[in-house]
Amino acid sequence: MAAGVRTVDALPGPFSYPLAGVALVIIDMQRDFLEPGGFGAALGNTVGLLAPSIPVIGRLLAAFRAHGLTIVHTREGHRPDLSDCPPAKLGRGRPSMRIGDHGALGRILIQGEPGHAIIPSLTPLPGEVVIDKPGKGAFYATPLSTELTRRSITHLVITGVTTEVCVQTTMREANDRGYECLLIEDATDSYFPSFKQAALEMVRAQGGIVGWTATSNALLKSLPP
Ligand code: C5J
Repeated sequence: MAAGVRTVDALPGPFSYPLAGVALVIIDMQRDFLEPGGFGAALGNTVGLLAPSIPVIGRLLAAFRAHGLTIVHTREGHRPDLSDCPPAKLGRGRPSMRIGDHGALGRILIQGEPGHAIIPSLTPLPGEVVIDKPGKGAFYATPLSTELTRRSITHLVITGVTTEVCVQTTMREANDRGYECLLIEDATDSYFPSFKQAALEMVRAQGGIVGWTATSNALLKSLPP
């Protein structure tokens, strides 16, 4: 195996990645999804269900920082004038408040508002990539491909919320673009625990049709001491 290649005990089988070509991708760990008064709560969800992944992502973030590896944070949200929010998204569901309405965390899902921010414990550091995305997938209408190519990234370690929406959509987009993707099982959460379980199984079914899954401990064990 080439120097610098690490292997994770994963499903449906071992996941190997080059240290120089791997990025940690943290999807939408924003106050709007994780705290009361934001977008997730407005849609009727119990936001506390997303809490377990927070310290796990914190440990992965610390490890990637310690090794000087590439880190990408994403934020779902829209321009204040909503010009990047399709009417189909604005009207979807029966939220108590809609995107752009004023709530306890400022305007719902709007860039620059308190709710749009990444939660304090996972705040990006200078030099880390932050991608603002109007959709569920992190590649749609964003510079993510360009940023990854510029850094010669070929392998993605994917974390964040929610598993079956923005996480799975991003992983499918990445898979179609040729990235090898590992989803960290305990570093992702859903408002619907059964959807999370189903998404994990979908990813790794059929010989890893979308990619691999592994625990955070398995990933951490694969990093150099
Ligand atoms: C949702 C997301 N669930 N980040 N967004 O609307 O998964």
